[in-house]
Amino acid sequence: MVTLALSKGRILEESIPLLERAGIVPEEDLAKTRRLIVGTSIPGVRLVVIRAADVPTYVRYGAADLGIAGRDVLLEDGGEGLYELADLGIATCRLMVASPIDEMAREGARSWTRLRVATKYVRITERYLAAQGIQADIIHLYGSMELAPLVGLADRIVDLVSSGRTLAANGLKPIEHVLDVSAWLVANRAAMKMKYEALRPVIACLAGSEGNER
Ligand code: PRT
Ligand code: MG
Repeated sequence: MVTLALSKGRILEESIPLLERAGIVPEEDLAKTRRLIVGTSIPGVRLVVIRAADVPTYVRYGAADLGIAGRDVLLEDGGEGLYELADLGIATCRLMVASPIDEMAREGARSWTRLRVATKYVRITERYLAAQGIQADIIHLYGSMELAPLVGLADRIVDLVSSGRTLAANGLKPIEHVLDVSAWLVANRAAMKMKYEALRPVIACLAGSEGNER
């Protein structure tokens, strides 16, 4: 049995056509079903649909042999025990530092001395700021980072941007590019040794010949 872990949400939307092109057709409509384990048209290949941030954990522990996860999630996780097999080129966006468009207007309300950066990506942000020699307090949030500067929680945010509309709608602008993000195919290291014959066709189907195997 080969288990492939998929991220719910936007990666799933873009993974379904990729799977179907690869000839791996889910037995149920993944967008509608409430089942978390779904068989496919390929005997012995099943899908598990989980939260994006949980994909590295399932694959690391071998609960899934393969997974599809954003580069943002993989870097934040650290990727221990995983092979990053191929950039699938889907669910692309950029991780950006953003600040209020009208930063000066807000400056009077600021009572803290160090720069405050709100993000879900604490590890990536720590590394990014350290590389720039910037001292900052990182405030860990689980979502809606765009709100933080508006209510005086932080000076800046580090968040994913695709069209830029969410930033603009909240009076924010992107100021620095941290990382280009897309979804990657990852594998459990032990499974790549023990189950390689079973995994190989699935990997080949998904990554194609143009996949950047590493
Ligand atoms: O729902 P859950 O809390 O489990 O996770 P999640 O909300 O992070 O999942 P989801 O479905 O949003 O998928 C997250 C994954 O999709 C990320 O890890 C990325 O790899 C990928 N991805 C690609 C994105 C975006 N593009 C994206 N634009 N994830 C989130 N966004 C958000 C962004 O955070 C911001 O709120 O979309 C908004 C910006 O979009 P624009 O178009 O207004 O700029
Ligand atoms: Mg979500």
